[in-house]
Amino acid sequence: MSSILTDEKIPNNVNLGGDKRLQRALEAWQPKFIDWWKDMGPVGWQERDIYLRTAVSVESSGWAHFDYVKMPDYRWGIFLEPKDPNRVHAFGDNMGQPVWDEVPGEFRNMLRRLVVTQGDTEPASVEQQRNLGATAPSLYDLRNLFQVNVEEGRHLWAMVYLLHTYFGRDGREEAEELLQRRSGDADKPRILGAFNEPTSHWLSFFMFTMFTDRDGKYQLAALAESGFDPLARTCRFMLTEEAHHMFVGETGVQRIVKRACELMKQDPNGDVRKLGGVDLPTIQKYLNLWYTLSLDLFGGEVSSNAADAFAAGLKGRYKEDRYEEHKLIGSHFAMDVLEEGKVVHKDIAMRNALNEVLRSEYIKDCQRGVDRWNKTIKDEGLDFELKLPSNKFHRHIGMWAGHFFSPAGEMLDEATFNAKKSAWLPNDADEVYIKSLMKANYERGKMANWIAPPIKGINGLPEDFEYVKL
Ligand code: BYC
Repeated sequence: MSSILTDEKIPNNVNLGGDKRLQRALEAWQPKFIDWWKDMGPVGWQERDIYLRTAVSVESSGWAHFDYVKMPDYRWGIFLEPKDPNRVHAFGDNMGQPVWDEVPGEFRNMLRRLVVTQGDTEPASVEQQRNLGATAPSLYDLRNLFQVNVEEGRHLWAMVYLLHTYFGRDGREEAEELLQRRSGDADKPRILGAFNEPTSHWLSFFMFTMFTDRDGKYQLAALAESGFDPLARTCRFMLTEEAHHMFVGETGVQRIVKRACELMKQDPNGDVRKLGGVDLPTIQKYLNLWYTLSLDLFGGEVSSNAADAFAAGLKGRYKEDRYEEHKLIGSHFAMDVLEEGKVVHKDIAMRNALNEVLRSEYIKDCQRGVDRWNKTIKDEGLDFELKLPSNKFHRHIGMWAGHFFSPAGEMLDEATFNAKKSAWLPNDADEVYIKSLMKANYERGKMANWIAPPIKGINGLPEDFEYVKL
């Protein structure tokens, strides 16, 4: 019997057509993936034509091919950045040695854990977003949601390719389990915290794609440095897609901010909610929530896992080549730590501080996005500033977890924190209000009242293009 998985069906640059073993493995997995997609992917819309981008090759002409496609027919491809035969370990204990094309036995577990953790986030986010198609503010946004969803599906394929190709039987088992865990399920939750949080409306969706997908950018960039070459090459290609997801988040929030400002000016008392918008203080609360959930995704501030992964050459820093020193023996990172209940600024051995180093880069990147939102507010002539809260506020992983801090970073007792909590984080009434705004708006070129239109359409097309065929 000839394979159902042809190069035509699964665009790839891993010689799938000529690799019988991989074909057999994926043939067993692919129908389960489609079942999962139909069960846990976007609710409704599966039989509609959506104007989507598909990667059909890694060349710049091929990675962004646009056309109408029904989501279950999306060609989830497998792409690795082309191999550089001269590539060597750029950091860690093996620096200067040729990179690995196979999994080194002594690091097999560590590597599998990284690949599985990365892979787990991809279906998780699709599950979190599955009901949003019922309440999209416009066809443009609806299409962007589905673009993000199918690409997360492709990122899952990318990790499953690595598991099947390099990890033998336990890789196959892990690939199955990626389709069995469920976001938010008490018995079989997704691995990382933020991926079990509900993303039940579009304000959370935009915050998620702004902040949580940005964690994806930094984690993928750190794995793109990996001395396990297939992982590095896979992550490099994934990063090209991740950029659009963050664009969706950053511009989505920016459009809500802009609309809030317009409505503030329309109402004599500046009451945005009275006119059906999302007021800036509420936007700040959702920012506080999703930013801090995403800070948790970098792991503990002081981490021997991070040190081991760096030493082994499996996970580097963001853009490793910007740094001068790549072994990090004897160097230190100055950071806040908790000692005997007090915050002290201290030098920590660099390798152990690498989660915090990556988190610091992420924070700077988030700040650039928030600055652009604040520019929108200023351009609208209003005096309000959105702020990133302290990295100690509302943390559940790492050394600040179990302690209480204000958004300004002041240490508090639990009672004071709880008394203030509903002013800092979305409360039930905020959730009810935001959900009350979420009504589908599927008229071509029209926008829900609570969000401004985008500056331009997708792929140079006008904003009123039929991005989803009804
Ligand atoms: N939630 O030494 P520690 C993306 C666990 S997003 C729950 O502090 P480590 C995307 C940890 O597993 C990017 N558990 O941290 C975005 C460990 O457990 P074990 C995803 C957590 O290991 C949007 C223990 O705590 N990619 O792509 O240095 C849409 C102690 O760990 C959490 C990756 O994450 C948490 N937040 O770093 C779609 C890259 N944090 O082993 C997609 C791969 C820590 O003791 N993952 N723990 O049982 C990694 O590099 C690391 O696993 C982490 C944690 C950075 C996540």
